[in-house]
Amino acid sequence: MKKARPTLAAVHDISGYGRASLTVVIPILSKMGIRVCPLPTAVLSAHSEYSNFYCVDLTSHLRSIINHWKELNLEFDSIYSGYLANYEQIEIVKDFIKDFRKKKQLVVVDPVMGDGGELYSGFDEKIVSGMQNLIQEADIITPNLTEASFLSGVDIKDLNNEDSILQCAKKLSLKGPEYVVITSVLMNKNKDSGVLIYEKSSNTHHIISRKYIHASYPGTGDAFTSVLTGSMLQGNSLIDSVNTACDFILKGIECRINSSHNPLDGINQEEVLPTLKSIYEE
Ligand code: PXL
Repeated sequence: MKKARPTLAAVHDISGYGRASLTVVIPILSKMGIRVCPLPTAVLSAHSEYSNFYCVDLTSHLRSIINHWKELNLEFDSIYSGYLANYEQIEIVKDFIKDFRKKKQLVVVDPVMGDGGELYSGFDEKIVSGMQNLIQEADIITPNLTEASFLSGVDIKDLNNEDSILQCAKKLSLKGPEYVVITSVLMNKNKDSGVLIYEKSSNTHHIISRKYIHASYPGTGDAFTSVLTGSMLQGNSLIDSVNTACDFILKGIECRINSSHNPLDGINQEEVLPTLKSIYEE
């Protein structure tokens, strides 16, 4: 029997250059057979790690777009939010999730705020407190270690072993999400890069790791969470989905590592997209 194709609302910016946000989210989820409905939060000339990026902030339009979606009686099997340009947008997205809540829905919040121990350009404590509110609405959150530190208030220097990161995940789960997936966890004397998965209802955790490649590519988190979300919507377990997402990222980095391109351009997703499969037919 054919499975119904899931529909997902993707709440992210669109960065014209640099492979981040919607230019990553849409191709990945689309290849996995998910119908993506973008709710763009901002249009950027290039993602915010390029200096002097130009940003058209769409905050004042978001509620009108959402109101039209209400008139159309749209329903989403999943809502997935990522980069939000300011505090007000976070409030709007929180209302959006509440208004469009339905049974059997997967709400994924990637609390995009920073990396390498620092917040992204233009972000401050207000964004952090907004994200702390927003994650209350999520079923799954996928912070990297930096974001987990800001969300939990635990100094990143203290998130230096499995137990401290697990305690941090537990603390974040108490705010709402059933699953906390913390990425960019360096392990085994920095030989491996790991992902810690915590499931609140069973109080269990797992670590999934791959060899660490010493390189940093913006947009990797967007690719990771997109693959994870697509795989979950296809009915796979969280652990299988994290494994698929880790494989995708590792291949994307491996295709890129020896190239002369600027690392800010992101991973080579075009090479790796064919490895993703859809299970839907129409
Ligand atoms: O990959 C996350 C992301 C999304 N959108 C914008 C960004 C970043 C990370 O730098 O700058 C605009």
